[in-house]
Amino acid sequence: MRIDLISIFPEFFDALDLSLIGRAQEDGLLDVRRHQLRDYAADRHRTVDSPPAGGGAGMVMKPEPWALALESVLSSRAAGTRPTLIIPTPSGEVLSQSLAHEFAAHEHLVFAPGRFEGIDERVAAWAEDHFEVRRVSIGDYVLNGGEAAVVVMVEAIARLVPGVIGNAESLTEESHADGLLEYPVYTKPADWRGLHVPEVLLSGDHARVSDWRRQKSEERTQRLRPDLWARRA
Ligand code: 6GU
Repeated sequence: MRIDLISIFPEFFDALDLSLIGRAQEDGLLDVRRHQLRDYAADRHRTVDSPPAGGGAGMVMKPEPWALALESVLSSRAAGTRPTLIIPTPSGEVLSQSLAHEFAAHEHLVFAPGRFEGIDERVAAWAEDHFEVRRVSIGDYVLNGGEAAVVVMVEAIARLVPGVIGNAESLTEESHADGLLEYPVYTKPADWRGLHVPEVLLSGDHARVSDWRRQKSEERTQRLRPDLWARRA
């Protein structure tokens, strides 16, 4: 999978070189490319923002640097492909495990995180001719910029790309895989500071362990996420 990240803070994405996502890049499963948006600005000061049309607080990202940066990405895409352009914004559709699975099946994702009050709306309209454009949020709260959301989205999506996670079984067991939260987990020692690993987990009875885990998943989901529970029942 190819991933392009365009930002005035490309260093923000250094975190993606760590851990599983970093390993997947070394292994050639992921081709992550970072771009400095200011490299596509026209003036000496590398300006990328300007006051909002109609007035009001803050600044808006100018369209031209974004168009030039996106055109540069397009010029290096695989022949005949139509990349997906993800615009992180609190006013987009909310990322979920099923949306992450959908994006993980795409060959080429491009992320355009804005700063300030956002990107001139015409960029998305123009981009429709070249990309599948999606506006995506990571939840109902506001961040200062889209970069942290991009790190979250890339981590959620990239781990679902075949081969990125060595033990694919962990993907079917984790929270949200089946609309439930994950059950609690324990390790050695069986008695730690007077707190005990549940007896059933030491029984060696796989059917009982599996029933117990299912029950804990359901209890936890009902208690902490009644919205998820209602959607599934
Ligand atoms: Cl994707 N961007 C920003 N700026 N704030 C957010 C968000 C994205 N998702 C939730 N809050």
